[in-house]
Amino acid sequence: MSIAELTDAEREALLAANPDWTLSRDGKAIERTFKFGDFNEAWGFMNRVALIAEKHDHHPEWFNVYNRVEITLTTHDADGLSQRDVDMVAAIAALL
Ligand code: HBI
Repeated sequence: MSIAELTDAEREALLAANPDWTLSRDGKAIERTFKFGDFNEAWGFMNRVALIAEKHDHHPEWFNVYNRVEITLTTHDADGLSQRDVDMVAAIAALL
């Protein structure tokens, strides 16, 4: 399934509106690190993100160690960033 990639302007707008996220080296993804009080809080956050990902049919690439969660968002079907990533950034922000 091919999905439209964000335009350069849309990508810039996404980054400007969400300064906690940074663009990956290849420009095809955005990344953010979250720090929580302990593993329990981190895992609870990951569980909520997982449910959102299922609802959006859009899944993060992520890493967790203890209280740290690193999330990378990209759209494999677009080989870059798409509106699905924009929507996930907003949905994740609403969890914090
Ligand atoms: N998640 N990040 C990401 N990117 C995708 O392209 C994607 C996904 N989750 C499910 C999904 N695509 C399916 O729609 C396709 O594999 C059919």
